[in-house]
Amino acid sequence: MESIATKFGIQNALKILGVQTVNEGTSTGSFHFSNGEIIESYSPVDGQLIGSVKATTKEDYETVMKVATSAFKAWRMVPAPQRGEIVRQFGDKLREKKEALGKLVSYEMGKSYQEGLGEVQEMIDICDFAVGLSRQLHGLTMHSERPGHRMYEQYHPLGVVGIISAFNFPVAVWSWNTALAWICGDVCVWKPSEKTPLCGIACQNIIAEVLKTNNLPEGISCLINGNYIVGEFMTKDSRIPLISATGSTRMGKIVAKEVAGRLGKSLLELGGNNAIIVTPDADIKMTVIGAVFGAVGTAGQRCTSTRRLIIHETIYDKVKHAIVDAYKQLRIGNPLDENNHVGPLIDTHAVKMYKEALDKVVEEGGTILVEGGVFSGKGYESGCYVKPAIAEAKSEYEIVQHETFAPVLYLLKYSESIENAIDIQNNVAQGLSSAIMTNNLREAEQFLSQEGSDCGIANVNIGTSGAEIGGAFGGEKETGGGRESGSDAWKIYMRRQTNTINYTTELPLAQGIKFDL
Ligand code: UN1
Repeated sequence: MESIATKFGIQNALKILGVQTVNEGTSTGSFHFSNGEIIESYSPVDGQLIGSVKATTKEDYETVMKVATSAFKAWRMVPAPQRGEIVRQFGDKLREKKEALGKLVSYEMGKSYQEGLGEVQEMIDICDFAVGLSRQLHGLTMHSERPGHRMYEQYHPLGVVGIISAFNFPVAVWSWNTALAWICGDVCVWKPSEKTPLCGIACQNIIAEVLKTNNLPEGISCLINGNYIVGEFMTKDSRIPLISATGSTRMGKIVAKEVAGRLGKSLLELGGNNAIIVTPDADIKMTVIGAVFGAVGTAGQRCTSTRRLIIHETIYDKVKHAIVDAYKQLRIGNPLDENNHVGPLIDTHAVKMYKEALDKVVEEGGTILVEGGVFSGKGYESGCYVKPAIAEAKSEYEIVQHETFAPVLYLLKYSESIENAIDIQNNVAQGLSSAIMTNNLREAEQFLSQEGSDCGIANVNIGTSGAEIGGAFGGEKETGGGRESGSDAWKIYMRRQTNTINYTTELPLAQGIKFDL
């Protein structure tokens, strides 16, 4: 029988992307080398080995840092709009390879092909955004308190930016960081997740081609591979002024401590525990679409996935039945097949966590409304396909307070006023994304006000996932406080300098201090 890889053109996609069977996982652009152990990448779609990548050793890493540091010296002298031109060309290459890269994302990570394409679209969007931004990296001009003085601020490139990304957005998160860092004049060293190393190879090949065509130095984009030990090379390295890390709160706390210990900057995008509040004035049809996509999209493996629905008691049963009914329509299977809504989890460890969460919610007194379970048999050989599940629960349950990276949705009930719903929504350690479904203006505005949602993202009549790149992306509390992609997120990739210039023949001191010699 024809394999999934053959049927869905994976070999062809790998060829277009220049991904080999065995790849050197260390690269400074077009130059590839590696001396480390082999990391094998198995697809959660069918359990087949896709290819392997050689990990980066400490010695390899030192070579990378040498090349990156020297590339930075040249790259920072290229005018920002010309750096933008390189990012524009990168965006064009992504447009050319969108289908191939979207397919690899889907096959290596397990999200639906549509979502794989969506992820590449996010890369294209951030490139467009960064190109425009390359002419807008401006600071302010202030009035000096001293006569004949001019004061202003400017932004300068920072240096080598270290990027640690997660498996769930194996290509887009890298591009949110790199597209901005590059136009800011920085160079990047990227460690993708060891669960999706081939996506990393593919991205590096695309940018390497652009850099080569433009005769730019090696090292503007570097790739390293491996587990947390390789990540530590970067977090401990004072030659890297900024570490941008995406992943679990557990990982983020370690990175934050390490980087802060050497007074570096970190940009953290960590766990979420995202809720949608459903008020008596909600449009039920919209609520169902937003909640179901939020909970089962990417098999519940987005930082922004909907984990909790906080529903008013007067409409609780109605919403519950509508959501449970909608779950009956879900088709779970090969994510490359566009008839399916939900693909596999990333690996069998994630399946274990999913099962434990369902056991735990029952143990704590919850009621299962849509039964979970692991699929087996034909088409499910990888052992990573699970049934999206729903449980009725209470906010104070320990499991509800935690992020489980799987399609498990908790229904919570609130009574009386919107304040109660907001309390439940905010009463978790994480603060990434939140939403309210309502046609009541007062409730919506209250939810968005300073006494409303405490999250980095707060939406009205939209689910919790699927943010656009134009806004700053990230969250508060245990989500880590970082902001990536749009708005003024670029500022973290630069260093700010305040300049005061005296064009007189006197030297007056600020604050009127007298110091006569
Ligand atoms: C993530 O899950 O790490 O808002 C990123 C969203 C996507 C990005 C998610 N644009 O759902």
